[in-house]
Amino acid sequence: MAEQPVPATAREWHLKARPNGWPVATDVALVEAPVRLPEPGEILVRNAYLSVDPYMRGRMNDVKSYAPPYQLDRPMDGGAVGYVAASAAEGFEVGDAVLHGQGWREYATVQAAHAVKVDASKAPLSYFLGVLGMPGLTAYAGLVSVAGIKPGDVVFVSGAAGAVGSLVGQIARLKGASRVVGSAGSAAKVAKLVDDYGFDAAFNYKEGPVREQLAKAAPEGIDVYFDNVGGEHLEAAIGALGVHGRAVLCGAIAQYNETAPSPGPRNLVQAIGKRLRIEGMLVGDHAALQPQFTAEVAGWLTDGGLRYDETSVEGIERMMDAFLGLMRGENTGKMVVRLAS
Ligand code: NAP
Ligand code: FER
Repeated sequence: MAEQPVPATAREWHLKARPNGWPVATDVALVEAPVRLPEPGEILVRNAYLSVDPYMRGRMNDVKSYAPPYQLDRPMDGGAVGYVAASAAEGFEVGDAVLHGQGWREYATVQAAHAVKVDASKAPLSYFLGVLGMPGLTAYAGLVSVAGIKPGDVVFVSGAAGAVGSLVGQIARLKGASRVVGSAGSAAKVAKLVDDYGFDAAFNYKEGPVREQLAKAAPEGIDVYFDNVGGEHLEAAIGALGVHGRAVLCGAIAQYNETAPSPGPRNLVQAIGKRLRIEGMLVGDHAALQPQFTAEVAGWLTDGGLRYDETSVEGIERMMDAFLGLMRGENTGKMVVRLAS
């Protein structure tokens, strides 16, 4: 395919100041920057969808973690899918669809070794940021490898109407859970969990203490807790877990914008008597599961066993709104930003 015209400049989001608590508009800026043509081994990608994910909040802080912090006055990065606009790398042609890690920008010059081709005929491109991508693998690996889900388990997931949580609940059912319970932050989301995703019970955590609502939704207790939220949810789940229960610590979004350290679960001592296994997870440790994950999840999508929703925000200029919206719960399913083609 012939090279497509490439603009001389394009827009990218820079971190300007490190947020204290909730990010504000002046912590970031949308900047016009030169588009660099690919050198040998590189490709230039015109991004079509950009991912906003909760972990990005942590990378705005200057703290040593599993991933380096975003640098001030530099473009932020994150998941993106798009089309090769120019290639100086073997195996990549103009027009190929690729997944890579240089989001938060319209055009990305990427080392080909850091991009993977995706089959745009198999699924909508944005799915590779969600159900067929990082959040999907997180849900799958968290249940299969970390929780070791078994038929008959009672599973509780928080953040249950989000990208990871909506898949956790449905995959738990597909793997033979006897009861699936979820919590989310609105009546519409709670209805969706039961009506569309097949949860047995769901509750709105804003409507009353999680401990009380969980006790009603899972009167016999739970075997697995998939934690996306932390805080009050984790404490309630520790109370509800039975002997040899397992808790997967995947995220703690309730505290990502807090300015003071949050108190730990006050009932952690119960982990001793109940011999709980409480294990943190990072999706990056589970790359070996990718082929099994892709095969199984793609099959469920095709046969209708798995429902998947997206909330799409239009335009790079709204990307920070999309990110803040994600933190506020404005998404159902995966939040993505769609760029004009
Ligand atoms: P998501 O669930 O699609 O979106 C975030 C959701 O969090 C919002 O929609 C909102 O829904 C909920 N939320 C916000 N503040 C809350 C609060 N104070 N209490 C309870 N819920 C709150 O995001 P995601 O991408 O699927 O990520 C879900 C979790 O998994 C996050 O904690 C993320 O950090 C974690 N994660 C971890 C890994 C890993 O490798 N460990 C990988 C991916 C994601 P409501 O309307 O229900 O409040
Ligand atoms: C995430 C939330 C937290 C995530 C990773 C972390 C990959 C890790 C935090 C830490 O190491 O402090 O969504 O996704």
